[in-house]
Formats: sequence, structure tokens, C-alpha cells
Amino acid sequence: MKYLFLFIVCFYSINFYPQSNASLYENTSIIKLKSITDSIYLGLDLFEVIHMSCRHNKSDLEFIVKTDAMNWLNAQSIPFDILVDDLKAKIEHENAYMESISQDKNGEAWYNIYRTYEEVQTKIEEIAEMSAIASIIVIGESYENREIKGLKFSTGGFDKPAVFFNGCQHAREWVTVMASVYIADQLAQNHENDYFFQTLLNLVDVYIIPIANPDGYVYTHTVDRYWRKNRQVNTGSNCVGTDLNRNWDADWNGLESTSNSACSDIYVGTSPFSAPETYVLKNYMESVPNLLGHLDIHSYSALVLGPWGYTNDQSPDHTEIVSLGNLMNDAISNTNGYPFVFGTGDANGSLYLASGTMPDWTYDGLGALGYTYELRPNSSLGGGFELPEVQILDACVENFNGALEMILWAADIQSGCTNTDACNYNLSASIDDGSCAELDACGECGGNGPLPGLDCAGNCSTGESLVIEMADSHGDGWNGNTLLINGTSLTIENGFEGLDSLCYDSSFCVEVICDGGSWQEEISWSISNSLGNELLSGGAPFSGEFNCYIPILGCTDPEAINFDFNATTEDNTCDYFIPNELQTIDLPQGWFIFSTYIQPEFPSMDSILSFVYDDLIIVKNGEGMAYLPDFGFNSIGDLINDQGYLVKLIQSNSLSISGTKIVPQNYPINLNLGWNILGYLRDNPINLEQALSPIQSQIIIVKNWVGTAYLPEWGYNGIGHLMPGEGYQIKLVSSATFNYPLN
Ligand code: 0X9
Ligand code: ZN
Repeated sequence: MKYLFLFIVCFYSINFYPQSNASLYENTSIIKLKSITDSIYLGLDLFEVIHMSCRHNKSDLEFIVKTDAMNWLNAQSIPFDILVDDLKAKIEHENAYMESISQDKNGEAWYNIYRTYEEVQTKIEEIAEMSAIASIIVIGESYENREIKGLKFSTGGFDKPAVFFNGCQHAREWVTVMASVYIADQLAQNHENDYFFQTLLNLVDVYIIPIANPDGYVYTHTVDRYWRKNRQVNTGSNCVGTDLNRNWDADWNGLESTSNSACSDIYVGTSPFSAPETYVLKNYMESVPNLLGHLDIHSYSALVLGPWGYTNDQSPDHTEIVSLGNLMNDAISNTNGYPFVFGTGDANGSLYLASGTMPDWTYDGLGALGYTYELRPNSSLGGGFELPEVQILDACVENFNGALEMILWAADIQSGCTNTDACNYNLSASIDDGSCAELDACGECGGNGPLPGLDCAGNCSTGESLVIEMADSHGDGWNGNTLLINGTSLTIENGFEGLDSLCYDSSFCVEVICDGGSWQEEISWSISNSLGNELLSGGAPFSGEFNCYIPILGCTDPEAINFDFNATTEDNTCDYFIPNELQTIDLPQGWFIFSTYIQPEFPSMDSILSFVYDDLIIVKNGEGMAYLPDFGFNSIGDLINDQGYLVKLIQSNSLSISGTKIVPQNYPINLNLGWNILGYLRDNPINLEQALSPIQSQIIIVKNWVGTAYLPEWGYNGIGHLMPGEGYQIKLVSSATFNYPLN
């Protein structure tokens, strides 16, 4: 099986030199085969295909293919997924982006895009200038006579423990260059102002070569974005290049993932160290005294691999290799929560074995623990060799934390929190690493408390959660478009799909906008609640909302005594209580003043007026508060018996108020200074002067609904009797309290 795979990569060769590193990839896609057989291998062998990713086995194999290979697969009914439809467009996208912001290089901005060979050389010089302990090392030249340049960090001394880090044996693995430079950048900066690093770098020398394969790296920027090998001419062949990571003298030309064909991407070369690049690296590394550890940084697959790489047999130092490997793997994975996998050999089938690799040689030849890192992403869905630029810095920090573990291990000191008051105080730490922390609001050591909108258990504190599924049919992310959900912005940076969740308060309306970028026809999304019910879906551009009609539950039947004017959805709570007492009040068309001697079972104005609801224009109480049914406005609330109410009807109608009859002599009536509307609490008429005699001296005027007056000062009573069902406007010189006589 291995040999078949090698054949495929063999026949991919460069026959012309186009103007850009994308032109070769016209009509080219990245595809994934779910399963593979010998005959499929043989078939693909007829076409120019490139093998991707190293995290693979017999399933989920990823290839770069042209239309002809896809046509062949289709004709054979061999199923495959298209991961990247237009690879040329993808590379051009990357080029354009790099072009657009390449001038912004200060501080962290240097890590916003991939940098060219020249930019890296300049950066190396800047770091050496800035740091008192960094010096430039030029370890030799590449096949095309480019300098293989790097940095040595040393505070002097003799025979100190040393570690060696390099990136970019494989030309197309661009993020490894960035990550290697970042280690140097961080060591330089931290040594300036951090006691921990000053102590650490007093104990260990660090060597960094960011670009082990400069010719190949330049070639990926100028001609072929997916070039892997060096650019060495092979005698007797038109094909160029040796796979540097097959050219080392550890099981060189062995059986695992190697080829003797100069056209293959895994060509071993003519002998160990036949490539100038491996030769100068080897010589330099041999000259480093006391080299204890080595990282050979590759991409992609999110792996930490320890020796051996060519066999699953355990090495003599297996225990220590696993221990340091796990330390580094945890440091990397815990940096941003992007999980890596550690293993030796084929890492439990996570990838293939490989003969003639660099870390196997540093272990076998120099006795240093040699590891391979395969940085982000873990699959080509995450961008493959084009890790999205926004993730470069994350990948660099992860890689740095892994490398730092190796430096600490080489220094053989325990670092940790040395403050006894901290929640992570480490008794055995002799050097403080600045990690001392306190308990957060959730009781987590060093935590930041609950995330916005979440409680300590990780549940939404405001309400329910929403699940947002996003898709891009082209597989290149959303090209600047965002999905704004009540102001929170979501997108897919790269690949076909994205999944997110948000907390939301289901008592509020949610606004949704999707817009802001290009290629909108490729976009689709859906928003579901935690039960999986879809609430809204769409594409771009989109503007809409959901949860904006919020049902108000209640009794919607005006005949019911608990009729709720605001209710929009019947909740079957309507109550048709049969009263023990009933008062029917005839209301004329136009203005009237009513009151009742019934203590209503349901005193809200909605219930009281439900019988005349359709004819009602306005109700006002003595304080001028109004109930306007047409506007859904009610500042009156409940009916109060000792008050009368001004009411205006479109046409005459009658009210029926049910409840218990008031005992008037037991019901004190409170009246304010000035105007009031007085309710009448007796079930039969009584002479006004008789009823109001207790407060007669305070009364200025009483008027009934037709405007007829009682003026005590004048001894004038145009009203005559107070009538059940009616109310009266009354003006007093001071506040007063009285009771009506018994019925
Ligand atoms: O094939 C390689 O050289 C490495 N993978 S990559 O995709 N970056 O080319 C992996 C070599 C290490 N292999 C093992 N340690 N098994
Ligand atoms: Zn590699």
C-alpha cells in the first residue's frame, strides 16, 4: 500500500514556470476520499495528484487533484467530498491578503500574515540587534546559495544544556517559519524584562533556524504554493528536489514512506545528507555541545511526535520521551484549547511511519530528544497548509509554550507559582513563572469568572441558548460576511462550516442581520433553540428577526368576568363566575358618571366594562386617570367602590356588575379637598341632603352626570335623590370621611 501512495506523488512534476505560485492550480481542487483501495490508488496514479496532511490512514485521505482526476473518480462512481473547490482562487486570496497588509510589521502585526524569506531575514537581524543575548548564526548555504540563517540565545558559559529548534524543512509549511521566529522574538523580549526568562536563559542555550529549506520556501512564494522538497537538481531526471525530512541518516531509505524516484515528494536523495541543507544542519548540530533537545517544526495535523518515527518499537528513553512529550502536548493544547495529540511511531495510527527523518537522527546520532511538531490545523478543513492568517499568532503562541517546556526540561528546574498565598502555589517550584493565581467568582483557580451570559455551571444565565449552524458552499469561509444576532457577530473564517452557540433571553425580540462581505451566494445559516427547533434560517444579505411576537396568555372572552384586554392568546382560564348579587347599570350614549354598590368579584376595569367594551370610548376617574380601550391604555386599574367614574359610550348600553353587595354603613368614604367623583353605595335612592348631611358644611357643590347641581350655601338641591349606579362630582373645602346610611 505504501508503495502505491509513493507512486502517486512521483508523477507530479513541474514542466513550466508560471508567473505566480497559484497558476499551477488552475482547475484544481482539494478532495477527500472516504476510503481507498489499491485500484483507486492505481487509477489516481494516472493523474497529477498531490497527497495532503500527515494525519491519515486508509480512510479520509486528502488529495490535490485536477478536473481529470475528479472526472475519473465520478466515472468510476467512487465517492469523494470536495473540500476546496477552486484552489487557485484560494492561493490568490492568500496572496492578495498578504500584499494588502505586508507593510504593517510592528510588534504582533508581524504575525498577521505569512512573511517572505527576505522579511524573515530582516526580522532575524532585528531580533539580534535588540537582544543582548541573541546572536545571528549563519550555518551554511542552501543548494541555490541562500543563507541558512538563525539565532543563538546564550548568556555565555561553557557546555551548557542546549536545545535546537527549526522550522520549514518542508517548503509549503509556512506557519512553521512564523512559529520559529516567534520563539526567538519572545525569548528576546522576555529576557529584557522578565526575571523568569533571565534565570532560565542563564541555564540553557537556545538555537533557532526558522527556515531550514530557503530555496523551497522562496519557490512556494514565487512558483508553486505546494512545493515540499528542496530545489536540488537531480542528475538524470527532469524532476527537482529531495525531501529533506527523508535525507537524514536514521533508517535512511528505509521502508517507511520513502521513495527512490527523484520525482516523488518523498524522494530520499542519493545518500544520507546528499542535500546541502541537511548536510549543513547536521554539521552545525554536531558542533553544539551538550545538545539535549530538538524540535523539528512541521505542519499540519496538530501532533507532537517523539522518536522513533520510522518504527513503532519503543526507544531506549521511551519513558522520558513520553513524559516530555506529554508535558509539551499539554502546554500546547492548553494554550488556546486547540487539542494536539502526542505519540511515538505512528501515534496509534494517527499518521504514517517515516524513515530518514531529522528528529530520529538527532536522537540516534546526537542523543538529543528529537521531536516533530505538526502545528495547526488538524485537517485541511481548517485550512491545511494555508492556516488562516488570523490563526497564525495563536499557532505561534501554542508552539512557543511547547518549546518553553523543552527549555525548562533542559534547564532541569521546576518552575511554577512560588507565592504561598496563591491557589496554585507549587511547593516544589524553585523559580516563579508568573503563573500565581487567585480563585475566581466560580471558585476556579486563575479563572476569569463565568463567561458573559453564562453562570458558573456554563449554563445560560439569562435564558435559553441558541445553536447557530453556518455553512459556506465554497469552503473558503464567509469572505468578510458576518451573522449579527442581537449585536453578536459570528462568521466562518475558513472552511465549509461553523457552529456556535449564544445565550439569549427568550422574552425579547432577536434581530438578525447577515451581510458585510463578498460571495454571498455561498452563504447559508440556521438558528435553532436548544431543543433543536429551527427559529430562523437564511443566507446573505439578510435582515430579519424572530421571537418578536410574544404571546400574552390570558382570558380573551369579553363575556368572562376575568376578561383580559391585553391577552393575545387564550389560556382557557376564563371564569364565568355566577354572582350572588348583580347590579345592572344603564349607560346612556355620550357622557355618564357611574358607580356600583357591588364589591366586584373581578374588580379590574377590563372585567367590569367587558359588557360594554365594543361601545366604550373612555373611562376617567376623579384623579384624571384614563382607560382607553382603543389604545390598550389603562392607568386606572381596579374599580374602587367609593369612587364614581366618568364614562363615554358610542351608544347606550348596560353594565352588569356581579359580586357581593356592600354594607354602606360599614364602608367609609374618603374624599379629598377639591374635586372628587363620589360613588353611591346604597341599593336604593336616598335624598342627597340626608345622605351627605355629615359633611354638608364642607361641600361647595355636587353635580350629577347631566350637570344639575346641589349648592348647600344657596339651599339649592337640583339633584334631589342619589341614585344607585350613578356617581357624583363633588367639591369640598377640606378632606372628609363619612358613611352612607344603611340600605
Ligand atoms: O512526512 C513527514 O516528513 C512529516 N509530516 S509532514 O506532513 N510535515 O510532511 C512527518 C514525519 C514524522 N513522522 C513520524 N514521526 N511518524
Ligand atoms: Zn513537514
